[in-house]
Amino acid sequence: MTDLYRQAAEALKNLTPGVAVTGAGISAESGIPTFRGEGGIWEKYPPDEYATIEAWNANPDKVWKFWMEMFETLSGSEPNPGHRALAELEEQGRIQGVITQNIDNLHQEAGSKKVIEYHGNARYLVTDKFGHRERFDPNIHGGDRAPLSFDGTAMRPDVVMFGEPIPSGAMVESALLAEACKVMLVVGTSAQVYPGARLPMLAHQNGAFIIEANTEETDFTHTITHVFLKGPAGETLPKLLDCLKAI
Ligand code: BJW
Repeated sequence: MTDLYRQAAEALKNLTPGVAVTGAGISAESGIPTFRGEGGIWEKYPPDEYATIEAWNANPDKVWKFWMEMFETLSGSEPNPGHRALAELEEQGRIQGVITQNIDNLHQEAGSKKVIEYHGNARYLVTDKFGHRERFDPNIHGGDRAPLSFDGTAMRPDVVMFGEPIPSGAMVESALLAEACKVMLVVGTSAQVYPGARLPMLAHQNGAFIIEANTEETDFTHTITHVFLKGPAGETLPKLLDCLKAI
């Protein structure tokens, strides 16, 4: 066991409560591309054109085509050992739950019980007018055009686009968990998108020990991170779990 893993394991063992914050990197090994960086979703679908509320309002059918590709990727995905390690950390009482920016439902499928969805969940569609929500079904909703709801408005994925507020419950509960935690595990996020990127900063300001697991360094790594576990989350998180068992 290296010193870094021992430090991280000891923090998770001795400091409670703990919480995890995750981003797209944890699902990369499940076959879901990340947003930024080489091969990222934004390379093919620039966010200004496909991920803002203005883009959706201007041309829902154009944005819908991007979502049809996303739905297909998501439907073929399964949780990986990184997701399962977080579920086990919760089961062991090391973390209270997961605050995820991901929209893929994979933490729940891995067995995590408490999952705060900061940016929504793409398995569902909603309407802006009456807030009607239903599960996406390719047989019902699939096609080239955004499906229409009973009120005649286009149904959209239940995700937070740029320019939209974070769901208030998720926003408040996440801030409370971040403020109160003594250890935070920050996994697979580039720390570029706000207000989610503030959560680790908030935890750090309140004295939490920050463990970061990522394949690349981020703005957190040399500022608020105490221990940086470099590598794919599907490897680093199970290794961390093994170290916890060994100490
Ligand atoms: C691995 C790995 C492996 C790879 N293992 N690691 C303050 C300052 C500046 C700007 C703002 C600010 N406050 C608000 C803003 C504006 C904006 C924003 O943040 N812009 C910045 C980009 C500049 N924020 C918003 O608009 C938010 N809303 C808001 O603030 O509302 C205010 C409001 C109030 C009242 C009324 C109205 C408005 C909303 C943000 C919504 C984000 N939505 C998205 C897309 C959803 C789907 C879609 O529409 O297409 O959510 S954007 C995208 O980024 C997605 C993600 O959840 C989010 C974060 O990305 P993440 O998870 O970090 O992924 P990547 O790809 O960036 O990074 C992957 C990482 O994994 C990398 O570090 C890799 O190294 C690593 N990695 N493989 C471990 N195997």
